Amino acid sequence: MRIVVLTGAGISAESGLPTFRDADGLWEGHDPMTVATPEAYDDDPDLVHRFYDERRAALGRVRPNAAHVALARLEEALGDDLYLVTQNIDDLHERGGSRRVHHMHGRLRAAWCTTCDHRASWHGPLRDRPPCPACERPTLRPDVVWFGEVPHGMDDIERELWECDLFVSIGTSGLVYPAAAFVHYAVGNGKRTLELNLDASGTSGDVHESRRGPATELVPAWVDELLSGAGVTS
Ligand code: BV8
Repeated sequence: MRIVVLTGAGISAESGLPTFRDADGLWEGHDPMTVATPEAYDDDPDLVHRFYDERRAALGRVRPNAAHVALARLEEALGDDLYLVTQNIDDLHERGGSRRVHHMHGRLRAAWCTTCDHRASWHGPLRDRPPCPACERPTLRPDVVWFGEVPHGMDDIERELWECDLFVSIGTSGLVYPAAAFVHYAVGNGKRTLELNLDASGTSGDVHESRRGPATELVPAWVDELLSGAGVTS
């Protein structure tokens, strides 16, 4: 069985990373259009760097949770039959043991040089404009996909959605496109769809089955069910 799993901020919530739309969500502190667009970066690069430097620093204070670990267990069992795509820019899937993680919105612990296009792993701040490791110009930006920018790997994602048997969305509000359209693509092509989420989402009405609860409970239980052969194949 080929499975595509899409995760959002909700899978990292119980690790202590704030989601975007909950009461203490990050967007609460900032209007996305002032910190997560190329225009915002042009207007106030220091504000944007501070926003991402703080989030990058927070990664050092959190750990993956049982949901991340369960998906790594699923990858162990399914190998290439699992395609994990995340909207998250944290590295908790990797630290939870997943080896093939497709970050469609980029990665917080990575920097991208706007002069020479070099991409580098990056754990420290960028607001002091460190030199690019390749061209030494002080032109490194967060290697994340902002609103108005093109997500990574869309052709691969569409191919995987076309070839999968089951599409599962975990911890996402289904409000940001094109990720929010993946379930419509899956349903439109006759795929089985499942949502594991704390609350109803923008796509709850589109899936075959929607389970409510925290990811640290729902995801391990679903992986156990799937690996015991009683998975969502009804
Ligand atoms: C693009 C990286 C063209 C940076 C992010 C008008 C209508 C429709 C679309 C648009 C429009 N105007 C503009 C657009 C397009 C726009 C868009 O969708 N805007 C929205 C606001 C309407 N999209 C874009 O610009 C994208 N690019 O469209 O390019 C294109 C398209 C296709 C092909 C070629 C070209 C780029 C969007 C990427 C933006 N970057 N992140 C950063 O992180 O700082 S988006 C960012 O916000 C996240 O990555 C994520 O995608 C999104 C947040 O969503 P969620 O992850 O779902 O988090 P949220 O807080 O919303 O929800 C959490 C959920 O978890 C909740 O449901 C909650 O109940 C649940 N939960 C909470 N706790 C738990 C839990 N579940 C389980 N357990 C728990 N414990």
